[in-house]
Amino acid sequence: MNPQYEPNEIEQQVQREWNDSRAFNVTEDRSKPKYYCLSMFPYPSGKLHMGHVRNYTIGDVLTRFHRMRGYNVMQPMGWDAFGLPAENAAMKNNVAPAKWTDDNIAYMKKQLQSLGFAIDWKRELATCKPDYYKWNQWLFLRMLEKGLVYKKTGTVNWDPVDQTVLANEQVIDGRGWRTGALVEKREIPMYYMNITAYADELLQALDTLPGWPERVKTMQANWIGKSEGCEIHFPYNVEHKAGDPVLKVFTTRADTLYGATYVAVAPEHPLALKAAASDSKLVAFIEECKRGGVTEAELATQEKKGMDTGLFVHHPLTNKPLAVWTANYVLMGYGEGAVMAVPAHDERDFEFATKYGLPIKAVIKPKDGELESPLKAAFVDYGVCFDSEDFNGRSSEEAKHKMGVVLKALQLGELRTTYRLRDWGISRQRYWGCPVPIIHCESCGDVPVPDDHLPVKLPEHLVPDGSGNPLNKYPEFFNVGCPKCGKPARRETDTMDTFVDSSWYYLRFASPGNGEAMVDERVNYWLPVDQYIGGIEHAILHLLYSRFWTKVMRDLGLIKLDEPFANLLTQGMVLNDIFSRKSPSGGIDYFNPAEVDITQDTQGRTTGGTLKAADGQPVEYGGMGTMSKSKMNGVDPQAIINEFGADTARLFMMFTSPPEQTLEWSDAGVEGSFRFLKRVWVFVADNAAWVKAELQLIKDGKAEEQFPADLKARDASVGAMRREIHSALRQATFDMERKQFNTVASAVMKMLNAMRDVATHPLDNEAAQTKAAGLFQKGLHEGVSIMLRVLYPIAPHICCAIWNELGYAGNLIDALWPRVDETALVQDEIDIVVQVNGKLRGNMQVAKDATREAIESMARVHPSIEKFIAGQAIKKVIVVPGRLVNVVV
Ligand code: ANZ
Ligand code: ZN
Repeated sequence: MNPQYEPNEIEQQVQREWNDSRAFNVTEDRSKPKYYCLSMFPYPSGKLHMGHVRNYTIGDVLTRFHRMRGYNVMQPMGWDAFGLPAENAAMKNNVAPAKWTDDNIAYMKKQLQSLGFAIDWKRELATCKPDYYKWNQWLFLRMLEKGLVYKKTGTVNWDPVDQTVLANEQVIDGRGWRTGALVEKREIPMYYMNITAYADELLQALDTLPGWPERVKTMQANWIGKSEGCEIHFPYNVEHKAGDPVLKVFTTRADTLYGATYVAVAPEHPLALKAAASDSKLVAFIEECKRGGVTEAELATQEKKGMDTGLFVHHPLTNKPLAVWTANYVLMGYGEGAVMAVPAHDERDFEFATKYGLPIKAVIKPKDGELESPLKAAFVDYGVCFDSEDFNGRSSEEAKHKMGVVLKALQLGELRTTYRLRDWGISRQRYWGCPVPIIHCESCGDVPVPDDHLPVKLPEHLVPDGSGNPLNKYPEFFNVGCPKCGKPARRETDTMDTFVDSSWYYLRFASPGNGEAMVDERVNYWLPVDQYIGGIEHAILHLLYSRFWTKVMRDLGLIKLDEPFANLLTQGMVLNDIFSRKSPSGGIDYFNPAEVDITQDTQGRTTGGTLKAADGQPVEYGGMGTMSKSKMNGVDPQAIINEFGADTARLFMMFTSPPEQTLEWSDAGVEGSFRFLKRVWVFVADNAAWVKAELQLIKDGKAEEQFPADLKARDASVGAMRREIHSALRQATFDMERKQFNTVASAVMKMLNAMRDVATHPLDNEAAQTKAAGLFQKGLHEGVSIMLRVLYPIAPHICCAIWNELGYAGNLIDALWPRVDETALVQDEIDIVVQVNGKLRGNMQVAKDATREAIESMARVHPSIEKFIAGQAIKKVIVVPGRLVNVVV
């Protein structure tokens, strides 16, 4: 065995063996339980970053561990390959997005392979390939048939100079990223998926996911935002008859109806538009609102502005006229796009009414007190109704319900549940995505592309120039005959949101190579994913869309599955030091920690530093933060792999923090991991002869099967070593099951130390040496094999190399997880507590199986007791076997 640890050499060799034997390819083996381990697939941005390495190492450790536990394990990998960065890179470098993407995939695949992940590569997929996205289109058409996809106008960011739609991230401070022009909101036709039809199931089914972090479930529940309230109709006419026009609002506080002093509609609401027809100021106001933000966060924080429309509606119970205002804080997309405003009990309405001098009427007071008068702020709590006719004296809860009943009888409203969740707009006016399979014909309307014309292939050679979707300038793509009437028609040039691609890739992994169907029976074997691992940034959208997509496919009869991911692990971020300095221009320049000579205080805390090269001047320390390009504090995993090998990178990642917590980068930590692996290697190299000798005995059928029952009597040091190893194993097994990989790594360190202790103790005399040597050899043979198997999921290359080198039976990747030998754990002596009159006075070592009598007689003469009874007569001795002895005087 090479006395030197040379990771690059052994890693390449081991990986070659895995590749040649297709070691991680799997099929549906029904004789074993299955385990589907999935890490969120990467966007092929160019090269792996530390976040990827951490994510995929966690997945790989679980994959290998479960295989050792007898599972049929699948770990696939693919590429989330459509999206905007490819278009931006294309513009910058003048290469087609397809080429850029393919090159990146090739490079990153090599990187993944160099990290030694146990991936079944024959399942690899890239979402930008027609054999994958064909099925996006196919399912889109099935959903269209079911009414789960529909067309409606939606609001987009419009760059008036480039004449193009911008993605949200291309709008910077309200201006187009390329042109700097003020961005407008525009209404254009788009396709939507009816996720709201599943809102209730998506919410309820969160309770069926005990393997998900509570935090993620709460985020999803909030996003779905179920809200139980009441729809209330405000008639236009004083003399209202059933069927006459009404303004509908949605409220969660029907108990405050008597406090409504005006109503407010969204600027896009038909009533506002109607009033604007004869009011140019209103037109201007509506235009101004259009220029504001489109995200909900922006709407919530912007200054509240509004305008009187001059119209009136009538209070449904008192019949009093209420002015109709239009206001920028009312969202068109929520509830009815209109609110009844109750300034006394709603903060936004209070702010608005105060600003515009609108009446404020209180109708709810605290259950046990009075309201301040005048109100200085809205009283938003539940309470008791007053000034509310028949409802006076009722609690808010009661009144809310009764209001629904009363209004329903009058046909002026009813109790209703709404959701914050919106339908999913999937149209993107972008090139690098999956084409929407629709053809627009002047005579036939929107015609679905027939199934046998799928996939609608995206031309791959176009290079966007920043002025919008190049498909719009490419007649070869959009000029087509109408599938129905044959006349010239225009193909839809919008592509699908890339979240569509990632909504079902985990299903396709279970049906690789099927050209005839989206998925097949194999899905029912592999799904659900037993362990899904990824970043918390996907807690809402990706996971919600995937759950929705699964339910749609279930309802279309394509799969038998309610939820795609049984267990979810969200790994923590990788952090590194941040160093910066104010730049002469007033901005901030960041510096990579590798360029900084770091200064520390006496406690070893980083305080600052100076630039190594360049100007040698000081830089400021900004604490630790997520590795990112913008802070210049990333570390390239490739550099670590090149210098120390993949096993070191993997061990460092697993050893430094539990997977869900943040991980603080440290060069010293990386070096420490490398040194540990080197110690393992060198120790085994030094002691290889012992292990080989024992393996030879086994081969010759001359080895004892078991350790002798009196091992400890015959060789106490080997007995102690076995106890250390097996108790570390027990710990490691427990921690592996609960995914605390950091302590698994510590357990391996304990094992190595236990073996080193014994190996370096000289055996005293020759006779003992021969006798004990056999036991030592046997102990080492066992200990090394346990250590290698426990370390293997984390650092597989070094373990496989040593395993083969020593000649252990079989292939380590197929070995079983070691079992704890309970007899090795048995302790001969145990500590029990010694008390005098119930007070703790010391400890005493007794034989593990000592009788009550033996313990009592030992206690009577124990030095720590003698001192405390000071000659007094002992009245009684109480023994609790295995725990304590209490001497009463
Ligand atoms: C009257 C009222 C009185 C309200 C009161 C609150 C307090 P959640 O809980 O999020 O569902 N609302 C309804 N539609 C809206 C829209 N399109 N844009 C902005 N706000 C809207 O919120 C429901 C409440 O949000 C509703 O209850 C309504 O204001 C407002 F003392 O109605 B409330
Ligand atoms: Zn037609």
